[in-house]
This record gives sequence, structure tokens and C-alpha cells, in this order.
Amino acid sequence: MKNLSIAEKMNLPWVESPFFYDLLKKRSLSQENEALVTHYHEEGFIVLRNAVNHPLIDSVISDLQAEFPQNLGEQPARHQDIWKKYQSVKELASQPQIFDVLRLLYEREPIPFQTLNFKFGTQQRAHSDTIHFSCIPARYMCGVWVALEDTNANNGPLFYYPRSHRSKEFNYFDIGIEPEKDYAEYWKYEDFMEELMQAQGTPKVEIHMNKGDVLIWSSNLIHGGTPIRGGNVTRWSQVSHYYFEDCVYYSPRLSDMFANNLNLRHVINIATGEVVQHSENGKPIETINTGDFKYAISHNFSIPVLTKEIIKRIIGKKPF
Ligand SMILES: O=C(O)CCC(=O)C(=O)O
Repeated sequence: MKNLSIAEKMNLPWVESPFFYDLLKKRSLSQENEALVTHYHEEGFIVLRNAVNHPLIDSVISDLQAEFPQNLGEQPARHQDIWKKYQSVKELASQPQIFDVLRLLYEREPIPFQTLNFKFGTQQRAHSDTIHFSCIPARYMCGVWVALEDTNANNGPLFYYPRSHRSKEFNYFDIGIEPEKDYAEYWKYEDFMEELMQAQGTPKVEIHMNKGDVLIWSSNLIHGGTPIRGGNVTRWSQVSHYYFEDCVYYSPRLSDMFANNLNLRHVINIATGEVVQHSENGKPIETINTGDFKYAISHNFSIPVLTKEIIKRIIGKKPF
């Protein structure tokens, strides 16, 4: 077996590693790729300019025109997983040139597992994606946001808090909120995030992008959408969320983090249509349906031990 150093053994994407600069020295990357991974490590995101071809973007918009209302404020404001209906959305979530960058960053095979499409800016408050999607090992997740039209100060561009990806992944238990099924408590989490950024003195940065530009943010970068200042102005966009292979995938917002009762996700790889096996770094993990918490890691393996102990207590000796 290959002799791995402590840094290489860490259960963490190398771009998130405290040993990043050592690990970088061991790779022979082009100057361009070295700058890219370093920016991702330090800032928690990268922008790929003009990375998606415009005809594909135009077909996404033309497919989705009839799916959205005329005016800002009318519903539905967003479409989740509309890739199941439109090939163009699926194709946008499966772009080979984006996969290549994700492989460089994470050194695992990318798995696009959710799409969100918007006609107008989301005006979403600050959050980290890790409250919705996390995994074991942690941080093998990222968001890929594609500008389907130019963004500017008026149509609700994205904002982020520089270097916030370096902080802890805060979950509901950390901030005294019970796991929930709906979004009833979510505003408390958003309040917390804003107060945290304020307390740390982290400035909020607005980022403007052009049609075809792609923003990749690391799982824990705190971000959102700025208020729309220009009236009924569109801001067509698609965000696809990606996991990486060989992890256990769960939703912290719906999990009981204190009891370590993880709400496992049913992950479908958008690019292949296949259901993704939960695994511990490649070793398949069995899951069971637990009703409320839908799926959990199966602890069946401990039952024979338990049964032996119970029998021993009853009959006074070990049965076998
Ligand atoms: O598109 C936006 O304004 C924000 C999207 C976002 O925050 C997300 O998908 O996590």
C-alpha cells in the first residue's frame, strides 16, 4: 500500500486542508491551475469567465420561459430539479469543462445532484450550503452558479463573505435550534449567520458576472443574493449542487446532530441518472429506512453482539 503522509491521509478535500501548501508542492500543476486551486483554497470560490456556451444558455432560458411567472414576487420563484424535464438544464449541470475543474479541486469524481433555476434574483439571506447538504468526510460538496444573463447592481447579484469558508460548519444544534421538517426555524439560522459575520467584522462583497460566467463556491462559503433594486428586472441563473464520490451524504438541517441521527440524502447523479451509493471512502455503507428520519446508517452489524449479551444475561452464559 502507498505510504501516505499525515497530510495526505486527512479526510478532507486537499483544497480545504491545513496542509494545502505542502500538498500543492507535491503536484505538478500548470501556473494557471496552481493559481486557480490556491484562490479556491484561500478565498473559498473561483470564477470561470465565459465557461459555458451561449447557445446552451439560450436553450435553457427558452425552455424555462413558460415555467416562470411574468413578474417578480409571483410564484413559482424557483424550480428545483427541473433537469428531470429539460435536457438543457441537465446538460448545463453536466458540463465536461466544469467537471474537469471540479476534479482538479476535489480529486474525486463530481456528482451533480440538484439543480435550482431562477428567473429573478433570489434575494436570499446569508447562509452556507452545509446547512442543507453535508457529507462524511466533510466538505466534499460545492455549488456551481451559472450566470444565464449579466448581473449588475440592480438585478440582485450574488454576494459572499470573503474567506468565511474557513469557519466551522455551523448546524442547528450549534445554535440551539431543533432539527426541522419545514423551514419554520430557518430565519433564526439566517439571523445567526448575519450576526456572526458582523461580530467577526467580515465585509459583505457583491460579485457581478456576465452571461456564461461560472462561480464555484466551496460548501462552507457564506453567500446569498442581494436585494433587487431595479424593479421587475430578470436575473436568469442556474445553480447546480455537487457532491463527490465515496462519501455519506446527509442534510444537517433535518438531522439530529446531537444524537448523530443523520438524515441521509437519496442522491441521484444528474449526469448518469444513477442512484449514488453512500460509502465510507469507497466502502459501501448500508442504510435503513427509519420513518421520520427517512434513511440512516444501518447499525445492524452491532445486533449479533447485542443479542449475545442479552442471551448471556438470560441464561447465565454465552450461547455461542
Ligand atoms: O442565486 C442566488 O441568488 C443565491 C443562490 C444560493 O444561495 C444557493 O443556491 O445556495
